Amino acid sequence: MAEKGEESSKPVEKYEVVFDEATGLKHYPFPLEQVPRLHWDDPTADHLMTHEMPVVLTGTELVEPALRWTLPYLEDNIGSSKHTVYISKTKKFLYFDDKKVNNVPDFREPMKKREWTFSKFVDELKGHIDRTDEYLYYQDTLTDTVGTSIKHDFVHFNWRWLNDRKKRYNWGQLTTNLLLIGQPGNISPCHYDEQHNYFCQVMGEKRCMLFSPSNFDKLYPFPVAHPCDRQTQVDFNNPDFEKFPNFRDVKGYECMVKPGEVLYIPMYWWHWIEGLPKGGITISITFWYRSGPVPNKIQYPLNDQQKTAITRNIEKMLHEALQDPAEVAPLLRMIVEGRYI
Ligand SMILES: O=C(O)CCC(=O)C(=O)O
Repeated sequence: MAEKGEESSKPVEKYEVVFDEATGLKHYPFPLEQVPRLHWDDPTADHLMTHEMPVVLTGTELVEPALRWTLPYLEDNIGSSKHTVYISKTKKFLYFDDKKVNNVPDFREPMKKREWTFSKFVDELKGHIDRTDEYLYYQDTLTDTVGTSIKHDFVHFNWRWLNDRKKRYNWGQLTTNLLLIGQPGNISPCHYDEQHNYFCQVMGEKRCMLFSPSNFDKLYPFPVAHPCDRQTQVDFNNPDFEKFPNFRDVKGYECMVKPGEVLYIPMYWWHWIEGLPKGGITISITFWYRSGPVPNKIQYPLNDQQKTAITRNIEKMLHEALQDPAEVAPLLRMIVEGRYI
């Protein structure tokens, strides 16, 4: 595996997406190296995590008790509270932040959000199996509203291993565990998160494509104040190279994640995650960790993660100071154009 930001291979010349009939997956023409799949105590896995590079970990037993979860078991034991379910007209579930919707006049929500009991979700799922005009994706945090059996499972996750990892990599606090239950072929399009993630596959398989933070200028995220902040604007199936010319140079990594495996997604790494279109229902659980405390002595030159963080802060500051998202680009242009050449 090449070191961070040094992925090999040539940029894309002719952009052709190939549909694989057997799997139902699309293959994209940009170069993708395999993410290594290693036992968690393999020294190479440790080296990769120390250097904030993705790796598929085997043998962690992190969510072992959840490997027995089925929809009927969850229905019987998850409790009667309401859960977030997204509804999309396509298989793509483009995340947006409710709190930023008013920053963009005429913003059209790319998916609908519903709060349903688990039984209602299971009922709706049955009715959606053969539909091609609407898809469902359950995405809710695991909270203490769950019943005793699921609490018991949760307590028996491999917390000792997790806490050891947190200490070893000097991560901050664990913030959330998200439970994701998706229809076959559901896609979370390419985006980055501001936390480290141990992404655990529980049921079904997922195809994941990852891009290092050095791809920021190739993936053209929406502005920070936009509801789709942190998501790429590029449509991988039909990229607009006039608007997004650097996308030709995008290079990444790819892996399949199977039940019992854990994908480490480092903070600020872009990722596209997709349930196998010809597989069954998928279940995944995420463990998101904040980064550790900033070191007293900053090392220069700054790395690509730090540059992403700075870019976000500058954008946020300008947005707050100017109070109008439409003024941000002209001001940034005024600073740069004809001057920093
Ligand atoms: O599994 C998915 O569909 C998306 C998960 C994801 O984006 C994440 O864990 O950061």
